[in-house]
Amino acid sequence: MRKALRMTGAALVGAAAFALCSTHASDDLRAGTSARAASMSMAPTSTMGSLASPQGVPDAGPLSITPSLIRQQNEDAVRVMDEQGMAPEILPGGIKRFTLVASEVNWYLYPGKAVVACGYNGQIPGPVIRVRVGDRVQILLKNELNEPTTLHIQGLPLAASELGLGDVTERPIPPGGERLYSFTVTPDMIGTHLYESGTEMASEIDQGLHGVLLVDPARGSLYPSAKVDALFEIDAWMVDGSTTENAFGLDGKPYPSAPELTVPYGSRVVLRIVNASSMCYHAMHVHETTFWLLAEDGRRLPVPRPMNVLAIAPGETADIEFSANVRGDWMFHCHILDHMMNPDDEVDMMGGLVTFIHVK
Ligand SMILES: [Cu+2]
Repeated sequence: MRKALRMTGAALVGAAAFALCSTHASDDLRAGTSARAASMSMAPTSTMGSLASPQGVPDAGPLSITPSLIRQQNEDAVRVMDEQGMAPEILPGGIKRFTLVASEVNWYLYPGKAVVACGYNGQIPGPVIRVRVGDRVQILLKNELNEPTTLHIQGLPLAASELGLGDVTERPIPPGGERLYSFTVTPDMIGTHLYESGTEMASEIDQGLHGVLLVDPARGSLYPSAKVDALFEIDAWMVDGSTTENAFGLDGKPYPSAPELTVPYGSRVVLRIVNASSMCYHAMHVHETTFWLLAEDGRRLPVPRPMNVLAIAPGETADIEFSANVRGDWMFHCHILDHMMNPDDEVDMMGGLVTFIHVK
């Protein structure tokens, strides 16, 4: 049974109006935007010009989503929340190779809404890539999309050749092509990072081409005193023809599909929050506690900072910590209220950037 969202009437009217006015951009507007993008492009062939003309995800047919596919997607979301990294292929010399295949996927968002999106290895977010200081890493990106793409990892001090910015640092990988990205993990990479498409970014990121890279110390874990270390990637979608983000999820799934976290009473809990939304800030709030900001963009703060609402920019990551010292079902949600509903929702329904932390 879905829980009703308590909102003020004014907030609800505003949220509904936002959804309506952001749903249909006129052809004239699209044409004007494309013309501006073409004239402003950074290079004659730059796909960065498409930043001004994002494309949303079309609805998938009713037969495209089966119960077993929904179950598999939900299991993938839990694996992401639990920070289970994908298994690499171990090459001679101990090199860890992670293979990402970018392709279209039929993605179940919430009851009544399935879309044709893009994912890495059939999931959104892509699988967690987890490495340690000292690892020699290869990421092989295979492009099974019908458009060019590249792989960009935010916040790592990589060589320009490995930055993956299409038509800026490299020629994009064409459909059917592949490219190998290589780097060695150094201590200044420890922490939580976002990987995403570096080509046609406004469209490809909001179609689902993003995931999280976790870098651990050479030994042990980054947060050894935490009983629970969990990951929530905020993702965004443009559905129903919208050219702005109008649907939001955690680990690929808007509420009520989002994974929920259960933690032992009294335990110290770290949440790693990653904003893969390409356009929107979010204001993440944990009920029942004050939490402490430990790290931003993979960098530890000299002194943790107490807060109740975390403002997180597009592309930003933040690690927070709290003690689970009140039993019950804690809400974890974005405090921007129209991010707490799905586009098709009745006004009293709760959706989007909401999940629960169960303290038992
Ligand atoms: Cu939000």
